[in-house]
Amino acid sequence: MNRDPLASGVTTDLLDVLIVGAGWSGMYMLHRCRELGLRARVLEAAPSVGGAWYWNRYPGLRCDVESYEYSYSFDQSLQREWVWSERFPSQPEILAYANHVADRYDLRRDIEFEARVNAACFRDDECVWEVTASRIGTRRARFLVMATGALSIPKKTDIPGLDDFGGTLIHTADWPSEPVDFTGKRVGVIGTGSTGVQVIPVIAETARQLHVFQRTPSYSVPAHNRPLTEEDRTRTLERYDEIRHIQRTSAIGTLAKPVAKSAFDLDDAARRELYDAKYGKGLAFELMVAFEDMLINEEANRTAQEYLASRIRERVKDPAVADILIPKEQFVGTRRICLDTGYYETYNRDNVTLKDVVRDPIRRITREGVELASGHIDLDTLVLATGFDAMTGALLAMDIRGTGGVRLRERWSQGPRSLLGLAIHGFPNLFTITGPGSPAVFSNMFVSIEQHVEWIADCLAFMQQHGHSRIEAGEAAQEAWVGHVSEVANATLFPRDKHSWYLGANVPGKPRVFMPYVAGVGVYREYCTNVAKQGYPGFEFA
Ligand code: NA7
Repeated sequence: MNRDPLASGVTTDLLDVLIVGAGWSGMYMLHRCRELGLRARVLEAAPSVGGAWYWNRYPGLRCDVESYEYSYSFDQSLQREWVWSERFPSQPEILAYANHVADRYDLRRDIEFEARVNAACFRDDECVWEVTASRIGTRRARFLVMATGALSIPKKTDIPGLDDFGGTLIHTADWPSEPVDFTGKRVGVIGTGSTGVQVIPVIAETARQLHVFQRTPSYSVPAHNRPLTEEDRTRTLERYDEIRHIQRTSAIGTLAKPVAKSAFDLDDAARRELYDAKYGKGLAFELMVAFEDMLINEEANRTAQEYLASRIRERVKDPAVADILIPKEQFVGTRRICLDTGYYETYNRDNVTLKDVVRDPIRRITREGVELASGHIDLDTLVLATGFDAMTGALLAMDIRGTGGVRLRERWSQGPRSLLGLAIHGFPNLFTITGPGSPAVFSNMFVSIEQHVEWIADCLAFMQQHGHSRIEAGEAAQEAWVGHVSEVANATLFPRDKHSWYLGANVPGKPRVFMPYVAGVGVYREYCTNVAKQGYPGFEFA
């Protein structure tokens, strides 16, 4: 055969591994496959690498994990040569890093860009995945790795009249590549999750008038971002191995760890002092897991809620506006705490108004703007920061069919079921990176991604060594894992946040199933490592 698989149209060329997505997961997976001597290729919808960091280009976007922690650790020379300029990296710098990695490991020659995968079908008789993508047609591979990201499909906005809007409509996850000029414009932003919290202060600087439409407020901590000095860099490099070790064995893949078992091990003054220290240094994750019982005990959590509410009151001049911005009956940490730069202070500006759309609902979007129950607001530009169809959205956007033609959409109609968030019964030779049932979104994604890629690569090597050509998650093991994931979650406050996207609650009609594994990335890693060491119990080989 030997047609060039980069040529458009159907090819019968059989790859060893086909990877969907050229974000952090897909790029590293490709690199590991090459090291194993496997013929691998990546299909990517975007014209370049970077995944979420390619599409989300809105002004103000920064990572909430510190730059030296939010990077690959697999290659000492890579992590030593890349110089981060700021404590919390901006989107352009992160994208530059993604491009650097692609060039450094010469990854692009095996990535087909502008190829959005629509369907993937497992051919039982041949034990081959047949994958179709826009522009390029069909590709065939023995293994399929979904490196499609946990937050890559924007949620369909369910507000009537959106198509009627006559001004400029922008979703933050599909931001134009040219800079957007808000000068002199009347702008509306819907959504106050971490994206809204980041983009709102930037738009407010130039817009004539900014109207923020808030349904659910977020907890936010000032980032205290700053340029990194040579001394910072030297200090990090000196202890990089230790930093990486702590990340891998930690709860959420960062250096954050509890200082005490319970919030009540400290008296009120000492607790406040601790919260002040974390808040004053932009250590949102450290605040979130300050005590072992923070995400388990409602009373412990309330101490943080009250603390953060008091900080909002300090930062917002108008007490009525502050009151709208304070989350009600919402736990601290069951959604990622946001990191902001001047978010609350933005509401002290004369050109910014906050609308509580719970009390004053959006009736519809009109040609001219937004119609609230209380009246109409004229807008030139409407920005949607309304979030994602998280964790399952990207997988279910494709028509994936496993053994006997069974559809993943059918299998997951009552919610996702997966073994370790890595493999799905009925879908042999398919792996998911940071899939539902893994810590994924409840962690520093880099730590979780590297662990998954390495686990999959080790599994492929194991199969090579043992002459296996087929692997499938066993049904009983999968069901046991799904049960364990929900048992762990049920022992925490997470599932009690009924509106969270961790539960799928932000997407109308999506089954309410708590998706991430929240026992901690260290615990999870150990579990996965033991499965591999013991010869993959729970998985079936042929
Ligand atoms: P999020 O965290 O899902 O936030 C989306 C926001 O948009 C949230 O405030 C939603 O309120 C709001 N929203 C969604 N739909 C509507 C409608 N129809 N009307 C009013 N408000 C609405 O997404 P982000 O992009 O901010 O952050 C996602 C993750 O990216 C973040 O956790 C980081 O890890 C990176 P709701 O909560 O649904 O009431």
